[in-house]
Amino acid sequence: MLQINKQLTATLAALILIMVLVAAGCGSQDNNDQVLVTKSDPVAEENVLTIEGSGVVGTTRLTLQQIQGMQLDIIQDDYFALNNWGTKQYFSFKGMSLWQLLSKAGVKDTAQQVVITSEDGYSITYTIADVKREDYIDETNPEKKYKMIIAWEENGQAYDPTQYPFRLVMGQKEPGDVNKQNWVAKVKTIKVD
Ligand SMILES: Nc1nc2c(c(=O)[nH]1)N[C@H]1C(S)=C(S)[C@@H](COP(=O)(O)O)O[C@H]1N2
Ligand SMILES: [Mo]
Repeated sequence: MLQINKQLTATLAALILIMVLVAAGCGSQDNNDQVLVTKSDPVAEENVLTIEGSGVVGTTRLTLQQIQGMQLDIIQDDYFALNNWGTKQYFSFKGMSLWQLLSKAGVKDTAQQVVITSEDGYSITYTIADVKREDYIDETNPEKKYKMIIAWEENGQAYDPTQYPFRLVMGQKEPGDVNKQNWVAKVKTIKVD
């Protein structure tokens, strides 16, 4: 009888301990979910944007959190898109100027081209002049002027932080320019040479 009581007491104590631990775990998740996930999740850690090549002073690896902490001007706009089916559509993006980001990373005067490559290998090459341009157009609206940006939010939805949460976006170079194909999703590396 005494033996059973001891076992029962031990079991109860273990149960209470588990409940306390679970409760504590929930509490800390509420407090600072974002920070905890970033620090402990090795998958998220790998989802950094790399800026490299002979055209920059050194290789820079940035998480979305670090980019958002860089005090770059936030750009939010409805970007006009023409795709290869002839479909015209607007998408709302939030992000920052690619040229401003490269300037902060330390781009050299000798830099000529910028290759933007995604996690799936999709890649687009631009000249430095293309990246600096602040007058990409919307063929249906002569008033509109766009910069080339790296967006982290599309139509009010932030990209999945574990899936390279960066997208290259710009307007059209000229009327008829099928610009949507240049919107490289899941940007992984920006190589400046
Ligand atoms: N990483 C990556 N980005 C990409 C592509 C791709 O295959 N991989 N396709 C491009 C093309 S051809 C188009 S039309 C658009 C499609 O964008 P959506 O998937 O948001 O509709 O993404 C562009 N960006
Ligand atoms: Mo496309």
